Amino acid sequence: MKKQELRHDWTKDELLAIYNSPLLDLVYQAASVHRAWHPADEVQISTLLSVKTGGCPEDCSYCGQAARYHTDIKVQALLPTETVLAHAQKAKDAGSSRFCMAAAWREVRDNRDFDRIIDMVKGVNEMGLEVCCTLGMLTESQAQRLQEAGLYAYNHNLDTSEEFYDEIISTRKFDNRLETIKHVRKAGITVCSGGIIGLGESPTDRISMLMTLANMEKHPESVPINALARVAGTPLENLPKVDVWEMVRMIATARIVLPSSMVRLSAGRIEMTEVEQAWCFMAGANSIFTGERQTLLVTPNPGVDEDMQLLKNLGLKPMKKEVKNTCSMN
Ligand code: SAM
Ligand code: DTB
Ligand code: SF4
Repeated sequence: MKKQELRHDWTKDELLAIYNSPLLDLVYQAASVHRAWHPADEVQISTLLSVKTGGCPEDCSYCGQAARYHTDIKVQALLPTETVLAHAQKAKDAGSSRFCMAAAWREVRDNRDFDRIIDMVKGVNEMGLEVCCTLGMLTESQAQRLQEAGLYAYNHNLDTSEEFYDEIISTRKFDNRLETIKHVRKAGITVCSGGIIGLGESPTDRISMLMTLANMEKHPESVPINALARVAGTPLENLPKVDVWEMVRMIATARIVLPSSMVRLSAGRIEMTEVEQAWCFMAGANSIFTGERQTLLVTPNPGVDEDMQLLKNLGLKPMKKEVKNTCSMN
């Protein structure tokens, strides 16, 4: 299969037809696109660290870190810079090419904590790792400051479709998300944006979210696909576990419509077998989150050793650091 031109004019009907196509056809098509655009035996290993945990003022109904829900999560103020840098060094030694720092903030404020984040970004960048942050909403000037400190990517998910958004979050609007993504792009930072399935949304909502991403002027360089991690105490704690075939369909559809992007199999791996994860890789996922703490942010995730064994079993290898994509087609 040859690389097709990137498209930015997908319709809902086209996407739904892809999403609903017979599973083996869908996976075959996605695997073909994956092979045309990416080395199919490489998986990007991103290490995720929660640098500020819990106590968040937002009401995202999936999130264990929202202060208003009574969850078991231990609140942790912003970690000291040295602690974060020590984690980054370990991640590098373990074969990770990207280090992502997450904070349970609604938005970045121009205060001492942000100055400390800037120091962390500089420090991780100097280690030769791709640095990523996810800190909530950003202004244009904050994005600029992060870029100057050496930030490579910013994660800001759409989370769900525009139509379903208000059912899940009331403390901000879908447009606020798009605004921050615009600021990130403008600052010249690469965009990492995806969402969650299993929130009670319909297939049309999933498609609508993918359509927003696929029809952006420039596709996000990374697209995390999360299965809801059900956290006790949150309004969504009793929703059913995401069916693995729905995850495979979502990943495959993302791979087909966002061929140049890294598609990240994010939350949900802890509840998947090796075989199920292999299906996701076959469907075009080429990135995962891992970490020595065996957690994502506050929920369990396989640990680095287990993940290295998984890659070995499947004949996959950790991807080396990406060369910044400056392709004008993208
Ligand atoms: N507070 C910032 C924000 O919301 O943008 C950054 C951190 S936040 C935890 C990053 C992303 O993690 C969210 O946008 C959401 O997509 C994902 N996430 C959070 N809780 C989740 C859960 N329980 N299951 C799956 N994904 C989740
Ligand atoms: C993303 O899309 N997934 C990661 C990361 N971006 C920051 C977070 C997933 C969180 C899963 C639930 C938790 O542990 O809080
Ligand atoms: Fe806060 Fe982010 Fe969790 Fe929403 S997803 S409650 S903004 S930490």
